[in-house]
Amino acid sequence: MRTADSWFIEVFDGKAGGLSFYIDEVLYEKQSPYQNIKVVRNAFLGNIMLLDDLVMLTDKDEFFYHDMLVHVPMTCVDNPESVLIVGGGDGGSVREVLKHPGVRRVVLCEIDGMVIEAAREYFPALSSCLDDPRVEVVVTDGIEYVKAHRNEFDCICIDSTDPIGPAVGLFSIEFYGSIRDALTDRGAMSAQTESPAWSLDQVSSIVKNMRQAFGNAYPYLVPVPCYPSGLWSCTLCFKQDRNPADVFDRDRAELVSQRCRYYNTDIHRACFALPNFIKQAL
Ligand code: AG3
Repeated sequence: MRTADSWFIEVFDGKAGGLSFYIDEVLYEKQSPYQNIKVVRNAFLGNIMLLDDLVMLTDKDEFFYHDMLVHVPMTCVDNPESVLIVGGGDGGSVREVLKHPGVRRVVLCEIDGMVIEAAREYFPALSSCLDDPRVEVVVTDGIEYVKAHRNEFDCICIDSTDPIGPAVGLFSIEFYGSIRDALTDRGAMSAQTESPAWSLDQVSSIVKNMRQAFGNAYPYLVPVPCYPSGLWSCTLCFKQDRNPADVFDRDRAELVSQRCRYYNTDIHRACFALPNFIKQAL
């Protein structure tokens, strides 16, 4: 963490710029076998989780990201009952999945138990859903877990860190291939796929890997104010290719969006519209 006084800066890619905010208090700091975990407090943003000094979530803006990572794929699958979240030990994605009435089972597969521990203490609004009887928390490597499961999940959301350190394998063609096999025939996957504004090459190579494994990939946009550049992307893939607009369950989306602060049916339709510089790169 670079601090000048008590400022945190998420330095962008070694370049001379980044995203900064004042740290009012460091609440938690531990080194896990996988990464450095910090929870800091900022009076305006609330509690903030940093993994290896990258912003994972803030109380103030986590809903932009979790709404879009989860509700877009969940409303593009017919009656999703069984759902897997890879990563996302904070519980934010699980909380959103549970808003869908037909869900019977959610598996959270997080490699780092200490992320869950930190979230249980400092992000109760996200992590308390992990006690829901429909939720199964598995602390293990997502790559191994997914390989061992076939035709089992109607929806899989990859709520990972950036493609560095422990998460590199979560962006590979092989991993996307196992995700595809772990999905039921009507199933879909979503993944966080980095910033098209600052890291367009990265976005395009991730999407390319997905297309290789799935034969389809539909990137969509979500603003996340506390991630570098503020403009972020997720990507949707189907086990059997479908047009996202045709399979969209508008009624369920309407119902769920009554409990969302970002997601609604207008946003759902609009998020697949990409600006030219992204279209050209993809
Ligand atoms: N997942 C992390 C998204 C990537 C953020 N990257 C960054 N700040 N450089 C967030 C986990 C929330 N459930």
